[in-house]
Amino acid sequence: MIETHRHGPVLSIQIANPPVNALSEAVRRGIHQAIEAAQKDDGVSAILIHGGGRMFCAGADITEFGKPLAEPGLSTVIDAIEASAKPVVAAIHGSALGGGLEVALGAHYRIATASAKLGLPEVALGLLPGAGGTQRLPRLIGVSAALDMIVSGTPISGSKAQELGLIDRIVAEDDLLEEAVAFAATLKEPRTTGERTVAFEADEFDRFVEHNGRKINGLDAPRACIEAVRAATTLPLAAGQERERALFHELMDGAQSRALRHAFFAERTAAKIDDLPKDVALRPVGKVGVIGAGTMGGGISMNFLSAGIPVTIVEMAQEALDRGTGLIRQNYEATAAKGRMTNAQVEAAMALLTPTLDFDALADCDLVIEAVYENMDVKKEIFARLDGIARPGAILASNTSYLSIDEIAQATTRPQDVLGLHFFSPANIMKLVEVVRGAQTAPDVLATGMSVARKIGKVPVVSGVCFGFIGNRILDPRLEGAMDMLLEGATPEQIDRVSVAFGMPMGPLQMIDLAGVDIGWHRDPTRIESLRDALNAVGRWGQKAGGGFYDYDGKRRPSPSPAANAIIDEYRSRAGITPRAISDKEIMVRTMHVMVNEGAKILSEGIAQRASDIDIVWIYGYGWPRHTGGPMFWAQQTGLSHVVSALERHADRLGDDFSLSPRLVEAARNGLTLDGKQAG
Ligand code: T1G
Repeated sequence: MIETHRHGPVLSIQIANPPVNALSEAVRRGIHQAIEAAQKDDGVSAILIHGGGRMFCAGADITEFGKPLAEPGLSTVIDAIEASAKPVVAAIHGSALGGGLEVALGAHYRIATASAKLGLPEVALGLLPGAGGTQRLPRLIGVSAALDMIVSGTPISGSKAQELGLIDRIVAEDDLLEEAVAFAATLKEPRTTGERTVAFEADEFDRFVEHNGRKINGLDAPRACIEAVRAATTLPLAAGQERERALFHELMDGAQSRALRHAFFAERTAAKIDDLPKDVALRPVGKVGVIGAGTMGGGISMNFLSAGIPVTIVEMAQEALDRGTGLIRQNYEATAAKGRMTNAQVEAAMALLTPTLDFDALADCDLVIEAVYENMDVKKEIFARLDGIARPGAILASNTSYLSIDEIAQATTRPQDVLGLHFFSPANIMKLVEVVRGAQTAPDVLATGMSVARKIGKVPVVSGVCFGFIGNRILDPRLEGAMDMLLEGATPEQIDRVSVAFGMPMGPLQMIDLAGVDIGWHRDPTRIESLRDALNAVGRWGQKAGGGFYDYDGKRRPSPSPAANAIIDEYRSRAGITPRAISDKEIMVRTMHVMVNEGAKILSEGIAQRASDIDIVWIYGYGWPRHTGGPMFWAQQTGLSHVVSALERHADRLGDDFSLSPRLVEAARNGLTLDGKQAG
């Protein structure tokens, strides 16, 4: 787990715990023993700590969390590093994250490569740096820079770290070890960080909280991070570490950290396909074709262009093609205007785009993604045509968000090469891709779909074929419940407020306004058979029309709409419905618990591989608050029997086609998880 070597008077300690050099018990013990031994070895004048493989160290071993701590704890190891009578140098390449960076903070000197990533991402796990990071970092770089790093969890580069005074010297990656040994050999004295005091201005904390309030509101870890850094300004190191440790354990035992750690592993587990060997040979994807240059086709194309993969984008008419490619350029230029891309990168991405009206231009693409509107006949016609043009072995994907991949595949002579790649709008921003596996989708096609999605920076989740796959199928009962309660007497803002208070970015009615009230509308204003028809009939098509369930100002901010509420009232009275008061609790059950029930059905049908995949779909596809772990994890924490009894209590309101998922009922009754395992 660690390897020591002598380079003359310099002892190097290499962390060798692939794949990420996590600070497991064996690694901690190894470092501690090596440091202690070096104190007694007169032949050693200085010590060097570095990482084997692709990084310095990714931090504490998260798989050990929740288990009894095996000594030596990480703080003990780091304190021993700092107390070393012989100077200790940390040589950093790749990532130095969490406890990994804290090890480097315990060292007396730090050198790194320019591209190294130094960060304290514990906040993303609902924790705080628990091994001295909140005490040593502000002593090195000051309060504001330390708060930025610790509360955001965002890593900085080696170069930035040098600017801040965190790194003493930047060296080329190839020379790191040699330079570090040479540097260590020149050192005579240790230089301890813990003895420093923190320079700061009185209002630095208030300014930080004021500037970041919205982002950290309702989250336990950021608040605790700020408290821990504050302790560094008033307490000596040891006392500050005590405060940090107390705050760390509070967080570790809290619901939010449990949920965030669940989400961390769930995202990685989602990449695994249970019935597929890990090493399936992937098909090459060097060139991509996109059919349709609308909002989705353009967004999908950007994902590949930004990853350096050429895209041929096909439209039926020049005007639509020009509009689509113009929107792509516009999006890139907007990103460049915010400083997140250079103009050269914009041009490089655009140079990889080949717009054309010629369908045959798709003949040499390795992957073709159809992104035209949701009509099965149109899609089948396109796939039949594609079947005669695409090269043998090309992967043919549909971006459909509801329709059957099996039916689409049957329009070709190569159903084994067909799958769904369901992107979420805006496709160049949202990270979720549902990789929809048809009955005949070949294993290597599925594995390639997952790999390509990750390559373009997405979070892929495998879904089976059903109406709406995983995400939208669960969304449907949520929207249905919301519409029913509107009819029964609730207002849009009352329904949405329950979701937003829970942590969703928006409520179901705001979501309908965003997507378009007129989606699926028959477009006959005289035919009014639903509330949505009533709104559509007067042009209240949602945000894009300046009003739907809400009114919108120029900045797309929703406000309660007297006009919409009058239409709802009138529709109710015409339908002979007497409005009734509806409690927030009932709104919760009929917009949130119904989602859990649908998720349980999806698991029973094998549409989702595991409950945590459903969590990832909703966290990344719809903004489910990550600090509650996703709908299925949240239900498990809430108590499945509570979910079942709440649904049973409102069964008379859930519509004739509602049924309780047998899997949910059985899991609640027998103390099982929704994956059918014994609940922990
Ligand atoms: N502990 C245990 N396993 C880890 C791990 C960790 N810290 N980080 C990654 N893994 C596993 C991961 O589950 C996957 O396993 C494999 O390694 C490859 O990971 C006291 C308390 C470093 C940027 O939050 O951000 O220190 O699926 O696919 O894409 O203050 O891993 O192969 O079985 O993500 O190249 C703080 C978490 C810990 C960093 C590399 N550290 N890791 O990304 O590989 S808390 C973190 C990452 C802490 C101290 C506190 C990324 C990465 P499997 P991967 P990658």
